[in-house]
Amino acid sequence: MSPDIKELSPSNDLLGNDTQLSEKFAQDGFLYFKKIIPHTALQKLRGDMTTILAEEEWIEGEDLQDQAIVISKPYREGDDEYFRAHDRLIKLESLYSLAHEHNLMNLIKSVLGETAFPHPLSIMRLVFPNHNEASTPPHQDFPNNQGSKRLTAAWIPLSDCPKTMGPLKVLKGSHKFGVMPLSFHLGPGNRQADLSSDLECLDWYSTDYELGDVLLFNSLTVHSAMDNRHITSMRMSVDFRYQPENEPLTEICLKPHFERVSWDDIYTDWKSDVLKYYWKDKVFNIDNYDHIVHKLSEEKEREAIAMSLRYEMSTGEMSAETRAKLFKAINE
Ligand SMILES: O=C(O)CCC(=O)C(=O)O
Ligand SMILES: [Fe+2]
Repeated sequence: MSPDIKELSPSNDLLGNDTQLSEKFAQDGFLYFKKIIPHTALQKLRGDMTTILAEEEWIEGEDLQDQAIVISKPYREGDDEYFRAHDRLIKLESLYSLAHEHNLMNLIKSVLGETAFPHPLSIMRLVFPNHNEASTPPHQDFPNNQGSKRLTAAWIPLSDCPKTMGPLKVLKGSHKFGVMPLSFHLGPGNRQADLSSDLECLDWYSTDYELGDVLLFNSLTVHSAMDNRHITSMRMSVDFRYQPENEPLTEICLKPHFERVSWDDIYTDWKSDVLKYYWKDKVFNIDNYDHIVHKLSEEKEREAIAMSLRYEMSTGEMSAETRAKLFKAINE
């Protein structure tokens, strides 16, 4: 695996030719498209998110709000402060309506077929600048989501996102190597894939994304984020997952991200009823979630504790939970 990043080339020229799109997707494990989603839908969501983030004092407000200039210390998924803001963000109607946006759905249906639909689970990423310990590590989505092997993620930046701002990169052809073993990582999902030496011949691809661009990738495709080296601003993006009907999915894909609020809570202030519980009309089987796929070995569990501890000490804080885990690990 060369450390050099190759340039993603857009597949817009294949739009209208569903067979060629599907073949390229099957070959590479991803498809990249430029200028698919209208800016209005993206800017609406970004505006709603930055309003909450400014109120929560993560970022500058007023004239600077849209730049998402960070004024707080960096938070990561799992921190109380992270969840305080996220519990508000996860209710935004503009998040879920973006997953159903017309041009995006047309694209997804070209690739996955007419019955393709988004999972209700819709994820936003709030990546602090120069918080590289928490950059998303190389991983496959399959262990998290399981279900259909045709499960496809759409990664969508909510601003122009040059390589210096830590966008996603993908490892071309990696979806052909099966489900990989896992280790702990401090980044989102707390898991990274252990990449075997068989993958050394593969290349990473990324680009300077622009607002409106979409990256699609299969749930077995290895992907990770580059570091956000912007001097001041958060990288904000969303990722949605799609699959055709008549394929299995797991319960987790039907729940709100982090499962801290209910759909009824999420829907309280929505203006439209159209997208509420839309998946109830869809045809799919529910697969049991296999916890073993996501579980760490005991040795890796111990490494995880050590890494969490080092991180929390470097931030000058230690949660009661980490302290309790550490105490247990030391005294075992
Ligand atoms: O945006 C990120 O940093 C992670 C995104 C990701 O892993 C995904 O879309 O599956
Ligand atoms: Fe992922």
